[in-house]
Amino acid sequence: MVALARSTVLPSQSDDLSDFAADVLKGLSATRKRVPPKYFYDAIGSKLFDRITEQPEYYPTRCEIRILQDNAGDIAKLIPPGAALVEFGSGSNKKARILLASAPVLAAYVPVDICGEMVEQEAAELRPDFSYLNVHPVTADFTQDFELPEEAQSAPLRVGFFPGSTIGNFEPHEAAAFLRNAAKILGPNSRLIIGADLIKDAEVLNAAYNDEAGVTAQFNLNLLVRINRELGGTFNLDTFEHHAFFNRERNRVEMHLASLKRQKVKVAGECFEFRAGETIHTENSYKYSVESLGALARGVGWTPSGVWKDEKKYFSIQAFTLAGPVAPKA
Ligand code: AVJ
Repeated sequence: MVALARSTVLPSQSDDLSDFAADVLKGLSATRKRVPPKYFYDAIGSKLFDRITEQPEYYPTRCEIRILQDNAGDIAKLIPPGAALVEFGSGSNKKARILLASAPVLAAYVPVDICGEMVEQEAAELRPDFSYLNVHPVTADFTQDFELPEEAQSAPLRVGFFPGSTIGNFEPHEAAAFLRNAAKILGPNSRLIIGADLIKDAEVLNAAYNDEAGVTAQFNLNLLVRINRELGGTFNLDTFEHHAFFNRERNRVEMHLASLKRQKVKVAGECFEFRAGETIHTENSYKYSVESLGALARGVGWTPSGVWKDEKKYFSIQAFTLAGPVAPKA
């Protein structure tokens, strides 16, 4: 519980703030300006993301929930009785609920998230509905090494759950690193269930990130609102525009904030110049095929062991098994 120990010494907010400041100043100083997408999710950004998931054009959340609902029994067969279920980056408990309702008796359910407040609250909301379940939230950055609670470590095996297409925010080499780290944390014979958005027609992808109501644009621009508020930024929101498009060569949707004119902006006392049309690259959302995610996973020791898709084949839930003493069935 490194995060807890540290917060008794330093208020965690000032910690977060200096990370935010350092990442923004570094990103705006680069030749191609960028800010990491994790900074979208302040209180306002998290609410805007929830609203994105309700937009008619934004299919991923609806598709994934539908796949889980339609196949919960099948997917839950990957979870043997007595296993521990470890959820990576559990923002909301909505998807875990569907899986847990079909799962056998578990040693523990361990939601892992960098936001301690969030993960504790989601756990508290889950407990009354799964009274037999040992819910053991962990506050950690799951892209780094972290300790699983004893109940999960002593279980005969561990099943990882990584829904939400969050894997799409990683560069492919980072996704491979995550898969390697998950194998290390979960250990021999473990399984991994991943929600991944699929490569599809550009029109569908472009619409999903350019919703008619403009919620995704607001979500993107809120990053500048946050920089203005928390880092003393001077961004004029009327002079930046939301750009999102599918980059077919790289199989990713890119989001940018484009400066509509040549201008100077100050952040934390530093001055940054923008050319007319110059952008801040704010997000990559990588899209996979069953083959491309399978290849990435195989490369670090996981064997593909199941795929479920929605009717339109927009989204996938893909399962993997880690080799152990007994060879798993294909
Ligand atoms: C939360 C990363 C899955 O990439 O679709 C939604 C974030 N960005 N609209 C995605 C997002 C713009 C979302 N993920």
